[in-house]
Formats: sequence, C-alpha cells, structure tokens
Amino acid sequence: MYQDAKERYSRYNIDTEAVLEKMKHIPVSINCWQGDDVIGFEKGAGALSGGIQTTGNYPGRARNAQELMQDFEFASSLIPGAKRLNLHASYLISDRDKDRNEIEVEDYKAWVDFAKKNRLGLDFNPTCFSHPMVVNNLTLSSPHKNVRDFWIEHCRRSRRVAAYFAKELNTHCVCNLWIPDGFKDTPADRLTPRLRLKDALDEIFEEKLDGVIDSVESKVFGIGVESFTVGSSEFYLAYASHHDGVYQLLDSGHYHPTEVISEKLPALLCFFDRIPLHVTRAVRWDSDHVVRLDDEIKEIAKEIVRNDAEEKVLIGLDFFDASINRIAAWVIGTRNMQKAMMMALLEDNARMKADQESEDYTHLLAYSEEMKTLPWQEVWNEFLIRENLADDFSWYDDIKKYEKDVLSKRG
Ligand code: RNT
Ligand code: ZN
Repeated sequence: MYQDAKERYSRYNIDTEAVLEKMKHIPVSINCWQGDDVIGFEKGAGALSGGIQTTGNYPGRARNAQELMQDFEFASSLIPGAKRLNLHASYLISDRDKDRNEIEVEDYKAWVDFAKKNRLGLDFNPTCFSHPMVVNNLTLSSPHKNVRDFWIEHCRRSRRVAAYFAKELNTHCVCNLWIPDGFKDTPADRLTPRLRLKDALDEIFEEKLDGVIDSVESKVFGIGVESFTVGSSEFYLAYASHHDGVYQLLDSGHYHPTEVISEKLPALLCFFDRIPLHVTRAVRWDSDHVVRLDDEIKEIAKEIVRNDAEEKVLIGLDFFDASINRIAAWVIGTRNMQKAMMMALLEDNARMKADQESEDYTHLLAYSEEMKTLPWQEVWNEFLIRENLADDFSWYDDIKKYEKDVLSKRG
C-alpha cells in the first residue's frame, strides 16, 4: 500500500521518501506535566493554582519521579520520531526540601541521566504558580519587592538549569516563562504592574547563557483572573522584539476564540528566527484538552512546513487531561502533532504558492482540495513501520495492558 501511495504522490511531484526522512528529524517537545496533572515532586506539593486547572480523577497518576519516568518511557515507546521532554522546575529530584528560590542544577541531574539514556533533548520552565509566594495572583509584577525578588531568583536559577541541560545534552534548551499574574476585576492601573514586570524580566535575562532559548508566554485570562493579564500578547511581543535572544512563545489556547496561532506564525517569522510553541486544544476556554487532528493543528503544521520553518518553530505540547488514561493522552496528542506535520509535508506547497503568485486562484482551490484525498495514512503507517512500531491500533492494547499491570496497582 505504501508503494502505491508513493507512486500516487509522485504524480503530484511529492517525494514520500524525502518526507519520511524529514519526519525523523522534527522533534516534538512533550510536556512532562500531562503525566501527573501538573503537580510535580516538591515536598508537600498540593493543588494546582494560578488560573489553570486539571479536571478529572482517572486512576494511575504518576506520584513520584520514578513513576513519571517509567510512564514517559512507556509512552515514548509508542511514539515515532525525535522527542524532547519539557520539564517544569517543580519536577526537581532532591532529598532536600528546597524552595523555588533555592533550586540548583544538581536537583535536575537525574533528568539529564534520563534524557541521555532515552536520547531526548530537554526543555525547561520556571514554575511560578501553585506556591504561597504567588500573593494575590501576582508574582513578578507584585507591588511587594520581596515577592518579586523571590520569583526573579527562581527564574534566574531556572535559566541556569536550562543552560546545564543544553551543555550536557548538546542541544538547545527552551526556557519558557509563564506567570499567572492578573486581576479578577477591572484594575485601576494597567500600566504599573507591567512596568514592574518589564524590570523583573530585565533582571532575569541579564545573564548571558549559552544554549538557552528564552521565551515569554502570553495569555488572555485565567480562572480567577478574568479581567486583566499583566503578561499580555502585545506586552511580551514588544518585550521580545526589544531583547535579543528572548522570544515570544505562542500557546494555541491563549488568544480570543476567533484568533488562531497558525495565522500568527508567518507574521512572527518576518521578524524572529525562533518561535517556540505550546500546542494545545482549547475547548471554549484555555482548557488544555489533548490535541486532536483538527483543522487548526493542520493549519499550524502547514505554516511551519510551507515556510521552511521546521528549525525555527520549536514545537512543544501543553495539554493536561486528568479524565483519561494519561499515557494514552501523551501518545494521541503527540502523534496528532506529528500526523499534522506529515500531512503538511505531503502537499505540493511549491505549486500552490506559484498559483497564488500567478493569481490562478481556481487552480489553487482545485489543487488544495485535491491534496486532501491523497493517501497520507499509508505514508504515516510506513513511518511507524520504519520506527519499529505497529501500523495498527494495537498501541491501544499495549496501553490497556500497562494500565492493568502498572497503573491500576498505584492505589
Ligand atoms: C498556562 C500556560 C503554561 C502552563 C504550563 C504548565 O496557561 O499555558 O504554559 O500550562 O506551564
Ligand atoms: Zn502554555
């Protein structure tokens, strides 16, 4: 069936062998926090707060580092292609009860060993939520200097962890900063908190660190902070354009409902050589549902592929559903991102661009619709086979078996 598909694609000037080769080298950074409902390993780690929420109580959540590593390894074994692991500072592995402003590189050494063993790149995030120093929903923009300083210190140390990852693993490390700062009700002053955030960022990014790709993640609103977000899109976009080496991270759940990040990608590509992403699926709000193979994910992938931006756009995932098997969530969401990339690669993009430039909109419409019925699934199956994975639904049985043998024993 692959041979037939290959021949069929060649009639449209599409080289499936080249696509299969490319697919091996497009890394997806998988968020560790899908595995344990964004709780982490700090002593006394409790409920998630900061305007984000997991819902559901599916049994078998990873309760410690060993379980999360075991689950991630198992999930990875069912995912083709190059993978990275996206960690949060709250996933430190230390015997000591360390606060966020005390973290050090050695607290993440076990993750480096894990990454080396599993041939993963690592990305990192300071954790500026679910903590008593988030005072009145504010961190880096707080009016209290001690609060700001606490989080500045945490972020500075986080960047050093990111540099350590980059050095040890010989690949870049995206160090992404998201803060929950905002107000529940209409503020009297929208400027002052932003000026404080700007100063805090300057302190955080002062130190030049090799291998670190710094990013700032904007948002519209969170639960309990509906009226105002300090780190808005315009704020961070302007910050990033004024600071070399700092980029805006686009989270697909962080915009008004009719805004899509696929449309933002080519705009940013005019100005930035890096665009880190958090691909997620927002259902009516920033709900962080598992990524489906829906229109927007396909559109995001197309914008990456058509613009030769596979190395500029750093694909990361950000979903956390606690109502379904968490390993299935990882596998389904990551494979969907990869499927979207493959579908985009399997289009005659050059011809369609030429149609647009020569203003042949009739051919463009006809041809882009034609692309939709080409047998991409057969190329996907071939990708799985070449990655030593089954080309059928048996991955699901594997997960159910793991659920029975491992997850269900966790109590
Ligand atoms: C929150 C942001 C942020 C978090 C993770 C856990 O709205 O999307 O990226 O989801 O850092
Ligand atoms: Zn995000």
